[in-house]
Amino acid sequence: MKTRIKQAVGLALAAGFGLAATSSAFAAESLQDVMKRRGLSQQDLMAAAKTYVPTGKRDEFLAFSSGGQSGQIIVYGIPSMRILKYIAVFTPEPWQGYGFDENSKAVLRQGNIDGKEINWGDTHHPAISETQGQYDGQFLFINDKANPRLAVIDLRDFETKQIVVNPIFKSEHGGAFVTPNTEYVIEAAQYASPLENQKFEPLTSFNSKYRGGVTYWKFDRHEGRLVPNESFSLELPPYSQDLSDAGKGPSEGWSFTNSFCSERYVGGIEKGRPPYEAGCSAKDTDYMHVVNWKKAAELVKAGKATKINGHDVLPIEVAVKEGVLFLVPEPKSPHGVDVTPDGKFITVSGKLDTHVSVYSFENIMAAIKAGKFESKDPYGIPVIAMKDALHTQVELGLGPLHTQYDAKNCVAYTSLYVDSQVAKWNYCEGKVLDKISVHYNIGHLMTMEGDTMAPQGKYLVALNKLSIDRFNPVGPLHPQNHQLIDISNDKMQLLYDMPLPLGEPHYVVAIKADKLKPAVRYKVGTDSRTDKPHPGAVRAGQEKTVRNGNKVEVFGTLIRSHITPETIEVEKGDEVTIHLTNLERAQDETHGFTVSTFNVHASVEPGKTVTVKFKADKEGVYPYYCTEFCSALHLEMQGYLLVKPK
Ligand code: CUK
Ligand code: CUA
Repeated sequence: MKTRIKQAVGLALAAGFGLAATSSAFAAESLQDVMKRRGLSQQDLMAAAKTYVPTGKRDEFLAFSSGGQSGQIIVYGIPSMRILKYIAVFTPEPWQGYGFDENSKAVLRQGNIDGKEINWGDTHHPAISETQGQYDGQFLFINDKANPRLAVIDLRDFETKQIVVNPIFKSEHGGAFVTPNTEYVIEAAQYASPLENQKFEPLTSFNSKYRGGVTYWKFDRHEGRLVPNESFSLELPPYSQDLSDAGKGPSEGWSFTNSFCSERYVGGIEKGRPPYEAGCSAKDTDYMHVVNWKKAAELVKAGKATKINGHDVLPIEVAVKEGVLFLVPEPKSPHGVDVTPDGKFITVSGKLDTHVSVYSFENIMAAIKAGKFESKDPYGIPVIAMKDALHTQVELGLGPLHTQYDAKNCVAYTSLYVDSQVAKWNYCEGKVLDKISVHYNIGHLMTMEGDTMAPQGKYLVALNKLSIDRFNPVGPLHPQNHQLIDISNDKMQLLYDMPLPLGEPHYVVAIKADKLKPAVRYKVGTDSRTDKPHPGAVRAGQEKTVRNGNKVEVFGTLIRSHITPETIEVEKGDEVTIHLTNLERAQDETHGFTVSTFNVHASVEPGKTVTVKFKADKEGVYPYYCTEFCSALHLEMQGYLLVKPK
């Protein structure tokens, strides 16, 4: 890999200096010819050499990007920026059969709210499971801001296994963030609302009846599932809670959650009742919530929580009395809260302040130990003075949002939304090191494993909200732009623009590819959504069709190039259930399955068993077939569903 790049760079330099490049790979024309024909500069060739992954070779890192409004996750390689897969999470996705077979429908249905199906999600923050503060490559979590939910994806097969609905929030933004050993997945609320389900409270009761909060979802790593009845929440004031992060190293056991609009402004209600007169951001500061989650979990175990909607919620008064909840002022309208790799500092950027504020965890603890608070908020929560908690503030530019870290000590990168730049800076010494322009209006940014205790450096991805003129025009709705930046040298270098066409990719995480150990096949007869043996699985030769009243159950198999059974006969009105097991053991021999006009589809990877179900409510002849071009006789992999009149 290294030598290849060196060779390519050597060629590029040779061409740039006007020397003829001679290589068998470029027999017909010289590199110089190509540069001339395509209008490429030496800089372009350098960028190409740094990102090009030759055919058959693989990427060093795998990125998991939020798919925004698509409710999915996009997986791509770094540095090639090749898209490898969409993972269906909150939204039906036909290729994977997600939402078109019974097993995946069961996962989607876990996300029903008040008995209603919700077929989309607003995904914001993916998080990879961690062991001792480092990515372990086992699980992936992502939140849905609109319909407050969290999903669990198993990185053995890149499939969504579980969706949980937040029991007390109506929206959330501060998820998913994991504690250093993935004991909990953090999910903080966004817009305050009454915590009791379907309870109406007028906006005039905003201060007294509306609440925010943060939920700590217990994760059972062995089962690979979140455990709702071992999870709990902390009640918080109706300040719009925002992003969160978990402490690590010295700050392990604590978590930090931002807020904005701590003025508690609500539009559209009568004036004359402070604090409503003042709009959001009227004050200079909002609050960072500092929570001792380890102690909060013990208090819940000790029975100090209140049940709301059957869920343990630690009330504000209890949290204050027991010393697990504190506030620290932060520059107004903050966005990211990002703990440094050593766990000693917490970086906060306020969209409306040109500085990043670096808080010292040690200072915060010293103030708490000394009982040194400047005031209490209206809910009785002790407020630590900003000056007592700060380590330093650094002026970076306009609209600082999010921060990630480098492998190099004390080096951080912060996105500047308004300036459309990335700032590289030193958080220990508080000085700016470099800036680079991005295109345009960057939201999150991400370095390789850059939110863990062991960032890898090398590359940074800028997640730009606007692409404007960067790509071929495709109508008024533009793709967003992931820009790859080389951070291995003192000066940052822009390498590549990748359009993201599926939704607004708020955040992305990247892991070293060799930490992932995905399976190539399932144990024969596995329900991939439960990871358990599928009751409808059969071996070759055991295929059968069983009728029970008006219920017809087919136990079938798929193998090149046969669907067994080759015909299914039912009567109009029968309820048809078809279980299919892919008997293949060969890598990548996936078969698909659909029946004409019944809106079912399954992706059946080697070893998997999947069920499709429908009511044969119309008489006729309906071909079924395999939807993956699996072999020379793929088109022959078909059969007939015969629906006879009753
Ligand atoms: S994100 Cu969710 S609003 Cu800055 Cu974390 Cu885009
Ligand atoms: Cu199996 Cu095509």
